Amino acid sequence: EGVQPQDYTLIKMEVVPPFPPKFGSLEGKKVFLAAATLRPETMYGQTNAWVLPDGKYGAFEINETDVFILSERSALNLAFQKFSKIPEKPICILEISGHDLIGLPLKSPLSLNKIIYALPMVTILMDKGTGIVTSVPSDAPDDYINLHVLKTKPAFRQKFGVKDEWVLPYEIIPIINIPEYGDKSAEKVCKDMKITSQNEKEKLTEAKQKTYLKGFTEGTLLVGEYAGMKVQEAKPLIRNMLIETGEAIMYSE
Ligand code: A2H
Repeated sequence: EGVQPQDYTLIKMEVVPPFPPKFGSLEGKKVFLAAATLRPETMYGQTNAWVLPDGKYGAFEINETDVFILSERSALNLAFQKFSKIPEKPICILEISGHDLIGLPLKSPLSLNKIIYALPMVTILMDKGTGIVTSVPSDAPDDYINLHVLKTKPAFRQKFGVKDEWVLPYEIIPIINIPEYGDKSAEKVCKDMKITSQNEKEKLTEAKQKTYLKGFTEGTLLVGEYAGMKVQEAKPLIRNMLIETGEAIMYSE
């Protein structure tokens, strides 16, 4: 936990109906996986969502229509940031394990992939953000390596009941150019550093620092309505656009 408050954008990834039987009680509501990100300008390149298989999640009523699936801790924080049907009180209408989220089809704002799936990531922290992460393998080393492992290791897919069609059709989408790292900075840095597994924590931290800093200071967007603009300039514009259209909300912790 840092001393500084962290300002996230919560991306509303809509669960596409019809819902599986376990989610029957949510039928008729708009249900979202709420993913916390620091990089709203990368949302064009989403390929999937990440959930912790053994994580405990809940479906919380945010207002009359919307239900968010996220950690209890983040639901409590949200309730104090005006996002709960009852002020300052999270209302959980269904307890859900990460296993039950794997394979849910999602529609996510700005994503060039129209339908993406919730997939397992074992290194998700439940005490950060919402416990749900949206995956942008072009620009996030964690996302790149986890998708790479899922794609190349059938046994890993099998272990979590991941179907081939939730993973194999999804290619890395170039969305940001960084002069030093090209159009798929996370892949480039992971390959250069010979990172082959999600367990190489120290190397991944270093890879994240490299791409995160360079992406912000030297990146240029390649896609979307702000193509050609510097990441630094486009980031607040894209964040505001997502918030104005109701596709995202602000969240701090
Ligand atoms: B970022 P910080 Cl393209 N567990 O979003 C693990 N990781 C989590 C998480 C959790 N509970 N909640 C959020 N995150 C990820 C995009 C992205 C991110 C890109 C590049 C870098 C990057 C797409 N994934 O983060 O510890 C989310 O991934 C690099 C730091 O609060 C979120 O932003 O600084 C970031 O980590 C928040 O990490």
